[in-house]
Amino acid sequence: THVEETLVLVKPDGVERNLTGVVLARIEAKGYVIADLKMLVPTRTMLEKHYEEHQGKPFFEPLVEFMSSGPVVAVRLQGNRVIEGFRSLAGSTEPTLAAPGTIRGDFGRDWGTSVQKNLVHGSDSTLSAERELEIWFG
Ligand code: YYY
Ligand code: MG
Repeated sequence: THVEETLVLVKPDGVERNLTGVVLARIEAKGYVIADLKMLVPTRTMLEKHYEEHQGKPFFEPLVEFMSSGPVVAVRLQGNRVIEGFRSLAGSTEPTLAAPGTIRGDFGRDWGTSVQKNLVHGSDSTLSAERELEIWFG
């Protein structure tokens, strides 16, 4: 086995739509361990760091704006190959294209103009997981 940690966020759209429980239930059903959890409204500074790989892209500003628009739930998640495993639970970035059975596929809405409201975030590599967990949990 290869136990890892990853950062999961229930984004403002997920919290607002009362989907926090659904997301946590799927995480727990998979056998992952919630090692830490908190709700907060992220600051702009945190989000600029969190999404630093996307700085300069056209969706960056609207993304930071949206992510700071309300509370998010941040989770420190542990499990065997959980980084890739949670990305698989979450589904493709665009809810329209995300497979049924995934969080984004089952609960994402086709908002037409943007993919920013895709309910959840999951770190995409060991390096990002370490970096992001530091930002959100210190
Ligand atoms: O890792 P993941 O969240 O699946 O996608 P990223 O390509 O890292 O993009 C981060 C975040 O940015 C995505 O969840 C929605 C938003 N976004 C966007 O608003 N418009 C795009 N064209 C691409 C991504
Ligand atoms: Mg990403």
